[in-house]
Amino acid sequence: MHIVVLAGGVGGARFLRGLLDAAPDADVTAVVNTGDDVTMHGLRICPDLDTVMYTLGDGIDEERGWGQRGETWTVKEQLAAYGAEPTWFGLGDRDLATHLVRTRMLRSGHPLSEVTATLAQRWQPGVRLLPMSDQRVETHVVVADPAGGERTVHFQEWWVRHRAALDAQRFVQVGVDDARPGPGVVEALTTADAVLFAPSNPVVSIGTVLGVPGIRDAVRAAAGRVVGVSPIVSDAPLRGMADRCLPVVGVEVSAEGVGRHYGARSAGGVLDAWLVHTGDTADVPGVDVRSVPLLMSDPDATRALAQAALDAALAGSAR
Ligand code: FO1
Repeated sequence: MHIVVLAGGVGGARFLRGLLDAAPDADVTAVVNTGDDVTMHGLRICPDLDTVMYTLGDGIDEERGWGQRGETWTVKEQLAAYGAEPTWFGLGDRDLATHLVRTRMLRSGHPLSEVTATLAQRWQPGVRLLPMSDQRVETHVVVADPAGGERTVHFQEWWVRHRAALDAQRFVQVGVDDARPGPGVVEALTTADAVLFAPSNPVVSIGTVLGVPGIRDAVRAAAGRVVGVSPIVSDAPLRGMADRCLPVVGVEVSAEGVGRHYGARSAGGVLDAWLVHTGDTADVPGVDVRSVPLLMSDPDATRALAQAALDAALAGSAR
């Protein structure tokens, strides 16, 4: 069975781990958001690709959800000693090796998809790791300027330096108009037996992936059912700051709001089924809504959630 998962960072990585537990014999492809990517200290950093790769490769720092376990911060301290900005972004010594290898390969002309495949040879994530695009698409955030007017900051500055506290007026996907789906993405989506949206940020992760010209249409043309997992439980995000992102695009912070935002594939949207947390209700016209436990609190719960998503995908037409 070929399963394709649209994923962002931490939530996406954990969901994928549960999916591999639930369906060890499945052929899984992860189409990963690259809108969070950023260049710092001359190095290209791909947070969501790295979080998925480290998590599935058993190298992740479980507590942080990003970067490697057993990390040290000597280079970060030395950079700060030079006053080399940004000092607010945590670049660990082990993580730096990933960025050095990636940056060198990119500079010698290898596309991001090839770089990712090379890095994955070391980590053996157990899924095909596909960047959503080989072209640069960066999420930037337009925020109100205290002196009046607006200014734009990179998503990572908004997210990490300011903890999303700056009032975001809108998100801009820099480069998206010139971006194409990465190699293998459209083919994987259209032939998939199931397409799953991990419980990642629906605006800056799943939304960014769907915003790459050609990907949304490929999802709508998927052979199998498209099943989304709500990242919002009881009107609040489980992790991350989806509640800071959804209002920016005018979407209610609820499982129902996000489900309607994605919309039913039969009505021009992308969903066939939508998983909401036990106890939550969601009226999403044209979509098979199912209430299941969504908390990925431990491996068993995460596996059960992934299994529920597969059950919804293989349930044929709506209940
Ligand atoms: N997140 C933080 O909250 N603080 C950090 O200092 C930080 C550093 C960092 C370095 C490499 C990397 O791949 C991810 C990093 N993240 C950090 C996580 C990242 O900002 C977000 O998790 C994703 O961009 C959102 O999915």
